Amino acid sequence: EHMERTFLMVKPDGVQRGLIGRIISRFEDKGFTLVACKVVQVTENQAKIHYAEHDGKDFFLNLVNFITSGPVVAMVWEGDDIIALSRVVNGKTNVNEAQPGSIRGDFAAHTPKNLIHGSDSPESSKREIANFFEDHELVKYDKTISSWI
Ligand code: YYY
Ligand code: MG
Repeated sequence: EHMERTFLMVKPDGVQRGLIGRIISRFEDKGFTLVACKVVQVTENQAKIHYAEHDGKDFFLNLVNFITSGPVVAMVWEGDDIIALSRVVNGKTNVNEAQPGSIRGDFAAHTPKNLIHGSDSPESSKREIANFFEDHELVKYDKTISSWI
């Protein structure tokens, strides 16, 4: 087992399209554990920290504008190999390549309005979680059934 935490965020398009519940269900269905969740309006500063690796690229300002355009649902989830696996649940960045069965493949029709963000490495998950949550907001608990599945 390789337990990890990742930062997952329903983007403003997912919130406004009423897809919060269905997106969260995908991660519950996969068996992951929700350890923190809140609805927030992302600030410009927070957006720039969140997308720091894209600073300077041609789509950076559009991205910052989009992610700050309305509330998001910021979440921390825990699970075995969750960083890589949750990106499979999310689907490919480009909606033309996102497979049916993935969140983006099933619900997103326009890049970059692709509904969901997921960290791409342990380093980015650490930075992204710290950008949205205090340590005390991350709940630690064990599920009885985790020894059964
Ligand atoms: O991690 P992920 O969201 O799948 O993709 P990234 O390559 O990190 O890009 C972040 C975000 O930026 C992506 O969800 C859409 C947008 N974007 C874009 O508008 N144009 C690109 N050429 C690449 C990414
Ligand atoms: Mg990314």
